[in-house]
Amino acid sequence: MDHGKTTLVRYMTGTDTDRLEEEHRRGISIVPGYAELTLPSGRRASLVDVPGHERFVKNMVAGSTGVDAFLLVVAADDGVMPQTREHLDVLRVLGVRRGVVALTKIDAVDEETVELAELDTTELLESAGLAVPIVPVSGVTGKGVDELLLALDELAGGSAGRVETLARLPVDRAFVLKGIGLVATGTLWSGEIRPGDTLYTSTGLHPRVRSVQNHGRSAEIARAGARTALDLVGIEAGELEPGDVLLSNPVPTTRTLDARIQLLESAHPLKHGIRLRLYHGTRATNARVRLLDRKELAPGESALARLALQEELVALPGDRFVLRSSSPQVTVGGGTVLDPAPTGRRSEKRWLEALESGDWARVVPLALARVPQRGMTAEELSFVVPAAPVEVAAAAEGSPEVAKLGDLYALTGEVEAARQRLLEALKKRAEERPESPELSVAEARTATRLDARLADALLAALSGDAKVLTTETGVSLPDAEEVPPELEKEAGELLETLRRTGAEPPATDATPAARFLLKRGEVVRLTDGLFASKEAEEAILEEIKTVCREEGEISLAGFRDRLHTSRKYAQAWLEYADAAGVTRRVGDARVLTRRYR
Ligand SMILES: Nc1nc2c(ncn2[C@@H]2O[C@H](COP(=O)(O)OP(=O)(O)OP(=O)(O)O)[C@@H](O)[C@H]2O)c(=O)[nH]1
Ligand SMILES: [Mg+2]
Repeated sequence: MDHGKTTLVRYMTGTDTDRLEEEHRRGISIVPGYAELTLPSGRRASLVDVPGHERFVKNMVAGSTGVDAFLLVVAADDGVMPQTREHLDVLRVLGVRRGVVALTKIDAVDEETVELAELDTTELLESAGLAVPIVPVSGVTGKGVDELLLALDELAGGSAGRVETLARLPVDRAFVLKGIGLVATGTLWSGEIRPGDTLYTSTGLHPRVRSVQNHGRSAEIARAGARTALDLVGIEAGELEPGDVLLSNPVPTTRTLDARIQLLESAHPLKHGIRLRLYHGTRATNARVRLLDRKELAPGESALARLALQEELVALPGDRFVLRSSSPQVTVGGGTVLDPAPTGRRSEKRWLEALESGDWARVVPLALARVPQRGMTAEELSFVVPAAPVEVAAAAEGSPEVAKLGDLYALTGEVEAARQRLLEALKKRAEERPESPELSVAEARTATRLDARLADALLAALSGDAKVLTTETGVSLPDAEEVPPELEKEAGELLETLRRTGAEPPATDATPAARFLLKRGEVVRLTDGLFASKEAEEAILEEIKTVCREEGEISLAGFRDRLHTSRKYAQAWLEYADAAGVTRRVGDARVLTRRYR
């Protein structure tokens, strides 16, 4: 606090970021202020000047969201203060590791004091594991500012653009401008926003972007990292407030997060079930913390946790958040979202560990197993996995456990089982109603036991491969309609003969008609060259079971006499019963297998 942030920003940019009357009256910053900085290379950077007072750390956290790098200000006369440490802690839990330190007010103190403050700062940076330059400056005389600008330029050059396609703008201000309408501002987290885009709010509205501004200038596009002001239509004053999120695609909100949380060295041990304040984007809410793998979290350590939130958030995997205690009001740690929409009442460690592994080929099948009947698009997967849709798609397509149907991914095993069920149902319908062997589309979907969306994708894929025939009236097996009439006739005659001759069928070759009846289950094959009707088979097996149950066993001669048949048929049937698992040979006789006893 009071270390010279606002003064330095004013010197470098000409912009006074203390806009509020109260800020001028009290001589302190209260809300984040924004200024544009042109660097020596011509690159433009956005500066967010955050308040330093400990009462406004929550504003500092909101202001720090979405930044690429930090400019930490330490006054040479005071040196490192508790707020210096807390700001650095916040940056650490938000994952902002790149930055520069400005050692200010060097005009007001002697060289020795500057050196002491520099030593102090070096120690702090070392303990935080940060290797960043320290530049002594004065925000009053401008001494050292050129060096500072060069250091910032170097940082800006190393800022990698974020690749996600989803645009997310956590709103930090929303106000009505006369003659313009509702204006929302924020630091764009990811993606791009253009005039004409339709956006989605976390509250289910979808305003349209009339114009985009960056630091007061009209812009054709807002890119990730940019300070962004949007003029919105289709939304009323009061329907959008700081803390809300504007999105390029609808994302479900959540009240439960599974996360890896980190406790600061300076914090007290954290107990299971504790209530903390959670800061995510520009939103703050109460959160109850349930530790998943221990009862208590020691300072400096991390753990898996489930956070139950009081208010809804738009959170995605990989998002960072800050945790603060309410009394005393101090930052205690933070975390990374692993699963923003946990399904079960209890979290699965295996799933969370896979998410942390960064091995998407391992995560994608587990993600699909959570919705086995639904399948997911690459975009839906990217809401579950902290990776862009293209990366997720590549991982999915490389995995043998994952099948692709249209633009849906699903588990290979589930798709295969659904395919079998569908083909079975189609076969059954063709047998039961050869005159109309079709299932309606609704019946076909039901038969797959998949969600309609995935079922339709499966039907489309099977039609494409000519495995099924889809017409306006329904779905059928291609060959169910294509039985040639001669075959139908021949098969009908053969079946009649076999039914008439019962246990003593005439020798029959494996003709197409015989194979057709076999496939339909109307006949069975006794031995090579001998087919019998299904009815005869059922009767004979019953007879064999009865004899065995009455007499304990059955012999070839005994069975032949009982059937009044020849030795040839008696032998064929007994061997068939052996093969069917009904009987088993014991010496010269046969007994029932255990299953039929
Ligand atoms: N001599 C001298 N005074 C400075 C310098 N920078 C800031 N000051 C003075 O220090 C006081 C606080 O400066 P600010 O720029 O408001 O400090 P801040 O870090 O923005 O303060 P908060 O936003 O409230 O945390 C003001 O009176 C400034 O004039 C400097 O480099 N040299
Ligand atoms: Mg200030």
